[in-house]
Amino acid sequence: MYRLTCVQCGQSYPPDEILYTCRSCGHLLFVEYDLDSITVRREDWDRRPISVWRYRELLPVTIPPVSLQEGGTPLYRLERIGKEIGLPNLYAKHEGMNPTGSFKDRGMTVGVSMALQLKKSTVACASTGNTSASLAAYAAKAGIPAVVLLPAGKVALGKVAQALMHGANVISIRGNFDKALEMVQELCISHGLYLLNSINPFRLEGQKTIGFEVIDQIGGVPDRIVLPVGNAGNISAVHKGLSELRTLGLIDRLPMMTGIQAKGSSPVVRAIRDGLPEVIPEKQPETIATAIRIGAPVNAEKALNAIRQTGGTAEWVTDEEILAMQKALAQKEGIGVEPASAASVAGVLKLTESGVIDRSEYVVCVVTGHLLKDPETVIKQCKPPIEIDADLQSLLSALHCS
Ligand code: AN7
Repeated sequence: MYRLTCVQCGQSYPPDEILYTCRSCGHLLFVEYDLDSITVRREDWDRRPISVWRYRELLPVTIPPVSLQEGGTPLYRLERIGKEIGLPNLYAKHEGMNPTGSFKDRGMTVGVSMALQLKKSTVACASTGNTSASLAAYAAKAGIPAVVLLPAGKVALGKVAQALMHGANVISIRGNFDKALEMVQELCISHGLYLLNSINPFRLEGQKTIGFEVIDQIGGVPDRIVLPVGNAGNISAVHKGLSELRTLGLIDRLPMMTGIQAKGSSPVVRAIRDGLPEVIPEKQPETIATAIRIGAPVNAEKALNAIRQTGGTAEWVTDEEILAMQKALAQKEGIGVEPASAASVAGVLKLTESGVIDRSEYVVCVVTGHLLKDPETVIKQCKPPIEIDADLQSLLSALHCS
């Protein structure tokens, strides 16, 4: 059993109420389980394939889920990059290996299932790209229509292609993501569409399984989990899930939750650094990592708690640092990620150099989206292929062979 509870005033609501924020104080809601009455048996989890639905006792869905087989993503040891940074235990969980190429699929399998469970017939979101791609695919699987609002000209090509091909009603607005989110929230409240941005507490339930999988894959608790931060939903979700595992006695401590933002769009970093009670939104967020080009993170309240309660931190990295790490992951580890995803590992480099991360730490970075999401940024960074006449002599000279 579960209810929706306000993070601020503690007011609770029944699980079938369609509500995105607390009716009495306006703050965020979370899904609160009656953990005393839930039986989670390790043996049951261990017997099921590693995926979001392995952990179904701690998820709110009671109907057969709308699933495209999400989760169960690989956890790689970053051997070369770890050696260069001086972190022998550096790992990356590649969320780009999900069905639509990002971690959003974990949230959408739960979120779209909840839409059906709550008898909602149309779903909607605003998105910097990945959320729209994922929602479009899961709505298609569920057989219901989806409306997605994108900031015009600021969404990577692969993501727009996915949203269109999966049949969503795709609207580009002349404004940034923060404005699009404001608009879609109004639309959903006035016209009864089901909102599936990360302000929807059910979506974060799916995303918390990233943390569960990390625990299962390494057989224990890492010292630190590092995530790129945009709307700050994912870092909040992972923290929430691991807190539940601790309450259930399945783990005995929490990792230091660490959030990385792009320099041009880093309100969470400034709030942590300056000890502010809440974030001050940025009006003109800017970064090449368009996925995290977000100035007013809706889940900031949850994220600041997650970071502070675990002794974690937040740091920014420049676009140059992001692109250099994207290339390093691709060329030294064989791991292809989009720019926002590389921010987590770039942040680890910076925090290790500055002495915040100790070299003995066991660090897991979440790399959130696939390289192919943003081919244009990739092509701009690489030399084009050499084009030659179709004969062996031209090939040999192109390869500088005699
Ligand atoms: C690759 O798709 O906000 O901090 O609308 O696509 O949970 O917001 C994407 C976010 C990190 C940040 N990495 O996660 C959207 C959207 C990638 C992302 C984030 C996003 P949150």
